[in-house]
Amino acid sequence: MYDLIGDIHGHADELVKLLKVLGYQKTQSVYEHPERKVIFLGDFIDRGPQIRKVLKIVRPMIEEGKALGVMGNHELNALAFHTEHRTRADAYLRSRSNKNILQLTDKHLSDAINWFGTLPMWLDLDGLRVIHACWDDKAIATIKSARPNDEEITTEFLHSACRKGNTLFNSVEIVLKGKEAALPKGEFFYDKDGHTQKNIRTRWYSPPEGQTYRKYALHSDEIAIDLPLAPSVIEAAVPYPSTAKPVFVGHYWLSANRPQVLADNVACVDYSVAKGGFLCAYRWNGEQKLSNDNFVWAGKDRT
Ligand SMILES: [Mn+2]
Repeated sequence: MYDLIGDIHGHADELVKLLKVLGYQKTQSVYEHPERKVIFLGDFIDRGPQIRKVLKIVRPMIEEGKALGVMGNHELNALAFHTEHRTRADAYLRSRSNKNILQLTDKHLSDAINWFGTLPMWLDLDGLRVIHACWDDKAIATIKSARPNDEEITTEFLHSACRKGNTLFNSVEIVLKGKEAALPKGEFFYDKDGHTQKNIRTRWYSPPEGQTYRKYALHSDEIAIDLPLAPSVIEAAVPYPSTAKPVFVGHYWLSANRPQVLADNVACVDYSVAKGGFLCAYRWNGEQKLSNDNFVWAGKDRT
């Protein structure tokens, strides 16, 4: 059975603490459990102070079969950051702006880049699914045809996935960053960082009929817009079926005193360890209906 661990973002101390709480012990060079495996949700890097240390724990666990893991949007960004642009001289697929460079200062990080390219973007296992932000069959099919058998990500793939507007770009955006819907003209809200936003991140697992923007937004607490969803938003939605396998995601920077499932078959294990929250796990024992009682966390209130 599996322990799903959310976005670590360079917080190795919390990771070690959480692994210990979950009963993993360091034998030889890796953390392991006699009966269980970890599944990491991606976003190992950026933001936190111990990126190298995190990779030193996570990578051997995956390479030695003590854990599985999927890619987060930050790992894909790192790949793009290290891939030269074809047509623009001295440019890279992800711009080397100060903002991006600050997130990638670790000088040893480039060693890990090739490894990032080997991570799958999702796992479809017996009884559960794992993906960084959103399970969408169509997006997954598109990525699968561009990257058969989870082969190592190619330069070709990266160029196509970084070209705004094309199908592969849109599909990768969905699985690694979730789905968005535009607010009606003139409406906006301020996100947690104080930025103006004209799109909401949607509850992609929830049927949209009869919902307002506030209710359909994944971060409902930020959005005080009680207008009904536009018909175009309802038509575009393909909600994750409530009867499908449970799916685990990270990515959403949730904040709460106690973690809660998003739906009976959807749970997010990202509780913002890099923003004053805690590193969170879900201890899965084969259940189809997920339970709030199975969250485990380290850090805040549990040190
Ligand atoms: Mn993410």
